[in-house]
Amino acid sequence: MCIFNLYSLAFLSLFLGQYNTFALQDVTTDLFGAANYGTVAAFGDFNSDKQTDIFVIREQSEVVIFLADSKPPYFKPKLNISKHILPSDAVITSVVPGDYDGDSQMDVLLTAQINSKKETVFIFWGNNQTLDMEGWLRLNKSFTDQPLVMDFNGDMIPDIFGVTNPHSTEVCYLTNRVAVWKNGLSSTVNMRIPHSNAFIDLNKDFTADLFLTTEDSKFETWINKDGNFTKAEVLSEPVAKAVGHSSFVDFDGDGYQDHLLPACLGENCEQSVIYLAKSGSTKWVKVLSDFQQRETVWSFVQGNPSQPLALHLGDYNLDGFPDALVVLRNTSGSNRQAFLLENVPCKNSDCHDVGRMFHIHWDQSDLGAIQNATMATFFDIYEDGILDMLVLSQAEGKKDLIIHALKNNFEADAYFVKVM
Ligand SMILES: *[C@@H]1O[C@H](CO)[C@@H](O)[C@H](O)[C@H]1NC(C)=O
Ligand SMILES: *[C@@H]1O[C@H](CO)[C@@H](O)[C@H](O)[C@H]1NC(C)=O
Ligand SMILES: *[C@@H]1O[C@H](CO)[C@@H](O)[C@H](O)[C@H]1NC(C)=O
Ligand SMILES: *[C@@H]1O[C@H](CO)[C@@H](O)[C@H](O)[C@H]1NC(C)=O
Ligand SMILES: *[C@@H]1O[C@H](CO)[C@@H](O)[C@H](O)[C@H]1NC(C)=O
Ligand SMILES: *[C@@H]1O[C@H](CO)[C@@H](O)[C@H](O)[C@H]1NC(C)=O
Ligand SMILES: [Ca+2]
Ligand SMILES: [Ca+2]
Ligand SMILES: [Ca+2]
Repeated sequence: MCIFNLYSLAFLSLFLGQYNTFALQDVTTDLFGAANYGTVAAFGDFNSDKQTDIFVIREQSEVVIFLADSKPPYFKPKLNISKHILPSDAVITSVVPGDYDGDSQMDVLLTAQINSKKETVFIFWGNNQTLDMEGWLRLNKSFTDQPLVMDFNGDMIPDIFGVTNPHSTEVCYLTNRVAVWKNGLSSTVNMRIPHSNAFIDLNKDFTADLFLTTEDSKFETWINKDGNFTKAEVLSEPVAKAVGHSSFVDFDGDGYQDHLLPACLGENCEQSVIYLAKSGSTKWVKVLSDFQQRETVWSFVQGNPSQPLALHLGDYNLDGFPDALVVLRNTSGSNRQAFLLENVPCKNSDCHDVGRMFHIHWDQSDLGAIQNATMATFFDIYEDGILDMLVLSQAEGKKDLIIHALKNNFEADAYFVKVM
């Protein structure tokens, strides 16, 4: 079987030229039935059955939790935080599931804007596989931007970190369901809005550190020593008109996290690029700059608050190198489409220092069939270790986005070619 698979993969490569294309299968109805609308906001095992559940925002004002089930539709809308619970003018901007009080039951944190750009935080407590709709908490300080959920003090319980007023970062602990605020960092950091802050291990000591994006186009690394954060490296942004959301991933397989940054070079993002800075390096390397498909130039979608300029990473073909999903727009038309970027060996002088680059799968017809895409992300639908995709798209006259689920038939394809 193994040998057959190897053969057929080699055959498939021969057959289709330099890059494999893999057929996707639309499994939206199997997954969601007719309930496939809303914004997919988060994933997490809400009811502790070891299966990942999906958190969806509807009409910007309520959250529906789709619990995984063994019968189709495999995700059923079972729990609601309905719009009658929150203040009537609340616009929900994010959902972050996590156990915030440390009682081993997953809780749901929401951020919302209430007649202002400030983010107000609400927490609903998990209780016996459901949510307690009575005893929820609203934090009495709001944040200037989305807070970062992270374990600040290292007790394995997530805390809430962010900028509460222009010159102070604070962290809020919720152990025992009582909000306790503490100063976050020893000196002032003027964060960029929207920020791209992250909590990841940057120096390989198995403790997560802080990565911060600042107003003056810099990236700061704050190293964590027992919950005490000290500013270390500062990296400048590459030359660009606008930069997107930073991601950290081991792009070239050397065991260190690389910094990936999508960016726009032209005023209206006519020219897009994905930069990479290796761990500890201040040099930006282009791992993708050719966005031309025959006569069409595609580009990142810029300046749309509901559609952040971000890469969604995952190893789609199980070769050990992370691939990406992005949404691009046709610069001479109006369509936006999701594209798969495969991580392949470097073939030009730009990426020489990294040894790898992204190759865009232009002719992925199943992704091409979804018009006006706004977001695409990897998700292991059947929990079989092979990453599938969820794509969101906008339809004329609809309040909510449409959710599309695409199964990655990576293994089945190899088998099919063998049989042929
Ligand atoms: C959740 O809300 C939807 C409508 O938005 C409704 O159809 C469904 O019955 C509600 N489910 C629960 C568990 O309240
Ligand atoms: C939890 O919920 C189940 C059914 O939903 C019920 O049978 C059980 O008694 C509840 N347990 C507690 C501790 O409330
Ligand atoms: C928030 O609540 C805490 C405790 O209840 C209180 O000490 C603090 O003064 C409040 N802060 C604001 C800004 O209202
Ligand atoms: C954090 O580090 C600073 C500067 O090194 C030191 O003064 C302070 O005592 C440390 N705090 C803790 C809680 O370790
Ligand atoms: C991009 O849009 C232009 C104008 O609508 C259209 O002619 C062209 O075919 C589009 N390109 C692709 C690849 O769809
Ligand atoms: C995509 O968006 C355009 C412009 O907003 C609209 O005319 C078109 O109907 C949309 N396509 C689909 C499939 O909804
Ligand atoms: Ca909890
Ligand atoms: Ca903690
Ligand atoms: Ca890969």
